Amino acid sequence: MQNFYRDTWAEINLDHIEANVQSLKKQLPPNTEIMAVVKANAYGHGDLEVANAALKAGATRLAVAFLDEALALRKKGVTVPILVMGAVRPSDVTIAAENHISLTAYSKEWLKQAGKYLLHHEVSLHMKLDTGMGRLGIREEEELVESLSFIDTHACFQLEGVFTHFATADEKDTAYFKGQYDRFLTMLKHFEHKGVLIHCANSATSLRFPNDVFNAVRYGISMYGLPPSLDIVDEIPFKLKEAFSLHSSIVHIKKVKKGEKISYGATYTASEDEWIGTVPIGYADGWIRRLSGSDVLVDGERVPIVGRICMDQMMIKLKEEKPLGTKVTLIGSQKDQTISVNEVAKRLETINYEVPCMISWRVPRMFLKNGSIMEVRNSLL
Ligand code: PMH
Repeated sequence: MQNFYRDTWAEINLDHIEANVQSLKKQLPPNTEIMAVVKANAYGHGDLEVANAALKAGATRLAVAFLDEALALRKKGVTVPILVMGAVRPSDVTIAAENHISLTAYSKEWLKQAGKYLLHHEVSLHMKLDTGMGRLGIREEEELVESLSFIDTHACFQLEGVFTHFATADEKDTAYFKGQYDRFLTMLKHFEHKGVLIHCANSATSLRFPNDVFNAVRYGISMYGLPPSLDIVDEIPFKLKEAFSLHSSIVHIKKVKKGEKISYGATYTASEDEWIGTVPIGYADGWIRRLSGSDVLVDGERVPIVGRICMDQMMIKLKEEKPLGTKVTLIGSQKDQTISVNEVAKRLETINYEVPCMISWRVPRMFLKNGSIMEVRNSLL
């Protein structure tokens, strides 16, 4: 199944995605729907493959950020309900309607504008309430009441759900979270007897407060096996299984003499005679220059990246000569050593969410199922 011709690839363990969905499902009250959040190409993992794994494991719906992402899934044959959580241009609502894609109604003005385009179409909506995230959504009860009555009086709109999003669900201190939750409860009074989907929980909320999630959750980061934050790791009720790993190979090796220099800017100087390997991954793959100096794994040992990371290549300092083709693991495990997504995030002073998202689609994704390669996605060919 070789359909890529470079020695760098990401592995996506679909068994781990399935296990992470199944484990959450066990925590939730029966009949709670799981919406798998597969925006940004499933946080860099691969939208269709992750969606199918999640659906197989018990998710019943998908959520994305943009209409294009939902259309891409439809084009690939996905038929389950998909919610676009971001803003869609009112002039594009007919495209959503034609493709049975549910949209987010986030203001009265949006409803009014969208309604103008829906002459012969019906579109399903989830109303977004802004309870403190300050991003999208209706904040005031007056606008909420007016928006609901606008929906009631316009047959082109079908109310399918109502939701909000928390700003601090992954923090130990739950005061702000509770404030948002209470505001949501108050606003929900206007949805009594409407029989719609009610959802507020991201991964952190689903894992910490599984009995307070109404009838659906939006499961993102932890479906990929990553904790929403390091603060609440102790509150995660099961072992998350990381799905993403990143690998390359040594394509060139040489011995450089003490005092010789490596890469752009000649910033690295060999302190002794050293074995230097060249690895074909660089900042255009998302392995950005700030990772210079960090470790990779070779034959189960940590070795450092030396000199500046180039656009497509980087150099590593080896302890001894290695055969060409030796595997280099940038994220993942070799023998008893592991470089986790969290380790890379820490090094970059960012959150784990950013790490798989930043690995560009020039890096082919290899999907593993039952320990063997199910499929490879090479976006270039
Ligand atoms: N719902 C909404 C509206 C979201 O924006 C996100 C993630 C999720 C659910 C899933 O959250 P989880 O991955 O923590 O489970 N959104 C983002 C974001 O906009 N930036 O980082 C994560």
